[in-house]
Amino acid sequence: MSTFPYRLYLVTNEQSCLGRDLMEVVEAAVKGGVDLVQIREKNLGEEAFLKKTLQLKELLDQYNVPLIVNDNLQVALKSKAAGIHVGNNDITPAAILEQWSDCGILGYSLEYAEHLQRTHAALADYLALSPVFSTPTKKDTVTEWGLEGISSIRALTHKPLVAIGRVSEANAANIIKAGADCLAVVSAICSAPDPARAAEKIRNEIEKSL
Ligand code: TZP
Ligand code: MG
Repeated sequence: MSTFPYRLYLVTNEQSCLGRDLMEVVEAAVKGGVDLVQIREKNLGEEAFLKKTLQLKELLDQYNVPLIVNDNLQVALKSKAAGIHVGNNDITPAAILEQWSDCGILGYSLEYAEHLQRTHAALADYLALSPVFSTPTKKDTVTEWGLEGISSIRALTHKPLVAIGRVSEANAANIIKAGADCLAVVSAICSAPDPARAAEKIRNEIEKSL
């Protein structure tokens, strides 16, 4: 199990970047205070996804920011990523660890409180409470955890908790106070006019709420 010191986690979606290049947006976000990045590009084929992942990995290595790959073990291995993130309909954490025993960071999306008891959750390095608030960025979601949901899961596990779903500067402090360790963001950074400034403001909210 790895340690998890991360606080502001950018999850990519190039379509949310208002026509700007993804690399440019990610670099700005990192300069603003993002300390972990997940590449999640659902509209790319395997080859294009690998290419973009390698590009992003090269950029993030310069900043010592780890890159997590969403739901694609081959791309994670080929790119020597820092880890992988999976949900309930993806390759299982056990199957990942069979093929990648030194997987650095394994993230798992928790969609139901009962799943906390499952092996999937036990094997994960962090749990993403997905979504904390319903969001247009991902429509096929089940539980909206809300602040109460975060607190209830916080009381049941010591695993690092990542909150994702409509996280913004406005709700960041309350989400941290409810018990999340890290905030994961797509549009509040990718679609911001100034992604560096947006990341910096969210990061400030986090730091003052810890
Ligand atoms: N998983 C749960 S919600 C979500 C993902 C990938 C999208 C979050 O996007 P946004 O724009 O930060 O609400
Ligand atoms: Mg998935």
